Amino acid sequence: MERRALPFYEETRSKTYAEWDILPLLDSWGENVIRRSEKSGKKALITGVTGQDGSYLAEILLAKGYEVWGMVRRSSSPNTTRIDHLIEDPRGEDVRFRLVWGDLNDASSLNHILRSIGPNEVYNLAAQSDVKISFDIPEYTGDITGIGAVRLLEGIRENGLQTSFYQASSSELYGKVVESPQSETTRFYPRSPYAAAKAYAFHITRNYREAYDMFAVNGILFNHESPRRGLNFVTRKITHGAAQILAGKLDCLFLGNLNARRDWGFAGDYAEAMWLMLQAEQPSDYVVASGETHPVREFCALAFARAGLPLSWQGEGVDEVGLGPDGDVLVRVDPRYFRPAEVDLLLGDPTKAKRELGWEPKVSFMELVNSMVDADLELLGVKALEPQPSTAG
Ligand code: NAP
Ligand code: G4F
Repeated sequence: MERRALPFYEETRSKTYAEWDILPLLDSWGENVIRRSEKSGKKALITGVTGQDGSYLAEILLAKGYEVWGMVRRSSSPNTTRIDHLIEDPRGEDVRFRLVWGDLNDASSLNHILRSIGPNEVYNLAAQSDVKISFDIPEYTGDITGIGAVRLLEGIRENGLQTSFYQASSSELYGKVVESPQSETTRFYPRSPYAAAKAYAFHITRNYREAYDMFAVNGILFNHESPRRGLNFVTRKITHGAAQILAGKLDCLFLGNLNARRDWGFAGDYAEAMWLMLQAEQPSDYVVASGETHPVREFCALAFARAGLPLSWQGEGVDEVGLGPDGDVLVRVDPRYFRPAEVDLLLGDPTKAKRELGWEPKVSFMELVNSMVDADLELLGVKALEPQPSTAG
């Protein structure tokens, strides 16, 4: 059968962010490691390769000798800043990292990509991943974040591929938590269109495993962050906001619910867990978490202290403010960032992943906060005033 050529991504390199090179955390993920590695003979397809997790996973798989295919959706300007350092000339020999056009809402593109590449492993990381925005675009979120998973699973099944499948499931599934900590056996209680869509994707992945004997697994990942995190998520909004204040580009950072608690880890550690899940003897679903929970207020206090702007908190509720060292209001609450239904507390129990996969996170909460702040200071070309101990609340 003659195969149609794949819709190759035309190389339109945008300027590489200096940001990606500066983190000591990332030393072991760098390009040198990738180029030295022996070929493993394995092919992986990553949807969502331009996102935070996709970029770390691509680095990990390249370092392990994989041929990595990343699916990219069309946008009006290049959105490859997180993977620019990996992009190779597609005309070269022995190209190990290739991009291809596709979209999770377009089954024909997915089928074509799957059939043409025949990947050993598929990592479905693509999603409309913003919980707050999912309340504004619920139907779209259901289509991409939910139905997108079954489009891929059907593509694998219909093409008769022997492909292991990873679904990026989320701790948002636990929502209004019924117990703490949350483990693989905790009942789901979704609190947003995003979480409801992820619940569909979770169950359809498990269903294809049971119905068709596919190696299809869910990683139930708790919040994971990095200097590559999107600017809309609270951690990066805070670290970038602190740097903007120091750079004189922002007077005051407006946040939503300071009391929400999250179990935050480093995205690179969590991408390693994704790979481990597909190497297991048997397919199963795993919680990946740090096992610690911290309020948004604490993250904010630690980050601002790292930037040399220790905060003292005054007031309550929507009137709460964070005062900087000079008494200026540097942080305020804006109810516009509240959600119609909130997830108040997340705390994961990663025991199963540690026991069965040998997974261990390498980056602590404090190292994560510090590295994100340092990266944003570097990005904006400013220095911390004078690192101070935090007055975290
Ligand atoms: P992210 O930075 O928002 O990346 C999402 C990726 O999905 C981007 O590459 C995006 O492409 C792509 N995408 C969006 N809509 C698409 C579509 N219609 N077709 C194809 N690609 C599309 O998310 P992340 O933090 O890396 O998270 C990766 C996955 O893990 C997501 O599924 C997320 O829901 C899930 N998850 C994340 C966390 C976390 O804490 N980070 C925790 C649990 C689960 P563009 O670059 O073009 O926008
Ligand atoms: O950083 P967030 O927007 O992340 P959220 O909603 O927990 O979702 C992230 O983690 C999930 C895993 O549990 C992923 F599945 C999902 O794709 C995404 O990556 O918000 C964290 C908390 C929330 O409780 C929010 O209400 O921070 C609170 N928050 C307070 N002020 C804020 C803000 N969140 C944002 N985005 N912006 C604020 O100003």
